[in-house]
Amino acid sequence: NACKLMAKQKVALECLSYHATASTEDTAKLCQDVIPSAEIYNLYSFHFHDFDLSDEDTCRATLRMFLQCNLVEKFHIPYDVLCRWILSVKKNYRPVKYHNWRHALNVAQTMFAMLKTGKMERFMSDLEILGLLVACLCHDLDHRGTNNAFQTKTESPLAILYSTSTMEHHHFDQCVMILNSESNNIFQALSPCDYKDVMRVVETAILSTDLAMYFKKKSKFLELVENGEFDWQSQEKKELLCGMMMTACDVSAIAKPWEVQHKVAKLVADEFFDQGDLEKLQLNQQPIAMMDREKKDELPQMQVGFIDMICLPLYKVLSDTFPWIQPLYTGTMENRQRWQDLAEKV
Ligand code: 5BB
Ligand code: ZN
Repeated sequence: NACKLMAKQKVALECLSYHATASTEDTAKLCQDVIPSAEIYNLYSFHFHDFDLSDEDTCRATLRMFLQCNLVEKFHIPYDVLCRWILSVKKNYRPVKYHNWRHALNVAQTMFAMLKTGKMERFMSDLEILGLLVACLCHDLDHRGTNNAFQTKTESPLAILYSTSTMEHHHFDQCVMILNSESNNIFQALSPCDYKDVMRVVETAILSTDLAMYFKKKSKFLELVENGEFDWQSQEKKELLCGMMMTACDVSAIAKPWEVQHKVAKLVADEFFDQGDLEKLQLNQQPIAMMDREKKDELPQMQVGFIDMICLPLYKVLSDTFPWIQPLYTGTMENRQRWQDLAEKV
C-alpha cells in the first residue's frame, strides 16, 4: 500500500546517505595481511573478548574464523571479496555504545566457539555454518541504539514498514543490501539452490534475535528436548535449534569472566540510558527503569532478573542437551552471584 511505499522510500533515502562499501585501499590492505592464528585471538574460548583488539585485528579475527571453518575453500569465496564484505559489514554498524560492530564480532565468536569447542558443528552442514556466521556478523546491522518499542512509539519509517520485529527485518535488509553491492557477494559461487538455502538460514537466524521470537520458540524447543530429541535434522527442528543458538550467542556477554561482563553491562546500560534521554526529550515520556539514568542503582538487580528470566533457562536447556557448551551456563551462574552480592549491598 501507499503508506508502506512511502516508508520504504524514506528508509531507502536514509540508507543512501549512510551506506558505503569498503574502500579499495582498506580491502587491498586486509587482503595482504598475514592472519594470526585462532589461538593468538583466543577464538576457541568462551572467555574471548575484543578489548585488546585494534579495528584491523577485529577484521583479521573475523577472517580467521572463516578460514578455520574452511568456508573459503568449500564455497569458493574469492578472498578479496570476503575481505571487502567484512569491511563493508563493519562500516555499516553505527558507533553506538553497545550494538556496534564489536558486539557483532563477539556474537560471531561465541557461535564459532559453540560450533568448535562446544562440538555443535556435527549437527550442522557446511552451508548452515556459513549461514550462521554470516547471520551473527550481520544480525544488528545499522542498529541505532534504540529498540523496537522506540521505533513504534516514534512512528519511525522502519516501524511503518515492519510492524513486528522491526529492527530485525531492517538488519536482514541491510545484510542483503551489502551482499548485492558491487564485489561484496561472498555467496557468488554458490548454486542457485545453495544460494536460496543459505539466505534462508541467514534470514531465519537474524529474525530469531528478536527477543519476542525467542519467547515464542522456547516452549517448542523445550518440548523437543523433553521428548529426548537427538536428531535435529528436519527443517523445523533445525530452525528452532539455530534460533536458540543465535539468542545464546547474542546474550553471551552475560557468561564472560566478571571483569568483561561488568564492563559490557555498563555499555548496555549506557545505550539504554541514551534511549531514555531521547524519550524524555523527544516524546516527553518517563522512560522505564531500565532506561532511566536516575535509577542506575537498580542495575545489579536488573541483571539478576535478566539472568533468571532469559539467560539461565536458555543455557540450562542447551547445556543439558549439548554438554560441551556448559561454560556458558557456569559463567552465567558465577556472574549471577556477583550481581546478587552487589544488589544486596545497596
Ligand atoms: C529484557 C527485555 N526487555 C523487553 C525488558 C527488560 N528485560 S530485562 O529485565 O531482562 C533487562 C535486561 C533489564 C536490564 C538489562 O540491562 C541493564 C543494563 C538487561 C540486559 N539486556 N542486560 C544485558 O546485560 C544484556 Br546483554 C541485555 C541484552 C540487550 C539486548 C536485548 C536483545 C536480546 C536478544 C535476545
Ligand atoms: Zn545483538
